[in-house]
Amino acid sequence: MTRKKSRPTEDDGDDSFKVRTRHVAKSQYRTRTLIKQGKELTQLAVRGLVIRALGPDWLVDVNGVFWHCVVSGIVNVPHSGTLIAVGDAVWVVEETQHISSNMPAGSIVKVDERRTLLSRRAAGKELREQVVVANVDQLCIVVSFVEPPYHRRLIDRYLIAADKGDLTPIVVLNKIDLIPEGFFEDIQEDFAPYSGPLGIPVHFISVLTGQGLQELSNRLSGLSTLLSGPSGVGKSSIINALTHTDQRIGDISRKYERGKHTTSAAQLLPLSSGGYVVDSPGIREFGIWELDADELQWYFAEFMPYIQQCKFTPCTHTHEPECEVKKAVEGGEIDAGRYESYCLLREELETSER
Ligand SMILES: Nc1nc2c(ncn2[C@@H]2O[C@H](COP(=O)(O)OP(=O)(O)OP(=O)(O)O)[C@@H](O)[C@H]2O)c(=O)[nH]1
Ligand SMILES: [Mg+2]
Ligand SMILES: [Zn+2]
Repeated sequence: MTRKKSRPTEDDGDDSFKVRTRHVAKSQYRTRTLIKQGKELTQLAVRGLVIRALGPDWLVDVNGVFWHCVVSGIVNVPHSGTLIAVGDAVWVVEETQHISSNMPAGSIVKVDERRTLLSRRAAGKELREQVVVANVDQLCIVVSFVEPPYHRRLIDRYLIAADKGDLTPIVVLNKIDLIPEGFFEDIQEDFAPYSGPLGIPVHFISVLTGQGLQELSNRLSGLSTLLSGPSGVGKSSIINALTHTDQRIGDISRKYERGKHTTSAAQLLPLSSGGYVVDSPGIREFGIWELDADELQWYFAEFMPYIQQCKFTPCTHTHEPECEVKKAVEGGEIDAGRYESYCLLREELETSER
């Protein structure tokens, strides 16, 4: 999928450009997908919720019953990695031939328009999109203090993807039981740029001691939330604690030796307090899907008051003299770590556009 869209011009109003480009970017992948044509088919179809992948097929919850569903007769599909995702609302037609002996079988004939979605660049050399999850309200970005240590650069990437896909972000630092005595305040300070200027909830938790779990549980209650982050940070451990289920949990030492991911596919699980959570496999890196270097600045909300004051338009806020964004970084009004993320990402996006 390629996207053509206008670039900023000097007479663009401040927010009008931002709203317009984001709108164009978003409307691209919000459209409804009709997989199989035919009026009779859609009349026969019942609505369901995609719970997880079953190899190339899908487990779909149809009014509380799990169906094993296939996608057949595909037309007009940009890529199978974007066609159906966990969280999608789909329409299925019952099939007489069973695939699994213990479940009704169906074929998916239609995918409803997505209310929200989290997309990333699929792992591997090929340039293609992967829809991680559809229609969830929140993105819980899970990192841990150590084993593995957190990197704020990754959090900043997730925040952009959440903003693009209309998910409300939450930051979770797990394994705070491993923070040496006297260091907790320093760590809190490192996360202050999120809770402060950006107003993003930050939860400091430990599944081991139970610290902070109740507050996190309250935050997720009644809503749908994807938990995403590197392998080994404790996503499945958190989900087990909150859903009282038994997701597989990895042995951290073994994981480091072999780079093994314990959770292998995204899966939707109901919360006892209402709503649901989606457990997902650990990610090694998070490539943002479809973002222009010039568009990047709009995803750094704390830059907004300064962007229009820069001497040069357009200003990349990297090498130009009399750049108000840079001045704000030097003056401490913009967090230096966030600015560093901006510069690194900008460089990466420019390289890929060349
Ligand atoms: N010390 C400590 N260890 C924890 C905590 N939470 C989880 N762990 C351990 O961290 C390891 C990894 O936990 P998982 O829940 O499997 O991590 P994950 O994020 O689901 O990993 P993937 O499925 O591979 O993405 C396990 O050995 C857990 O016991 C915590 O709060 N403190
Ligand atoms: Mg897991
Ligand atoms: Zn500038």
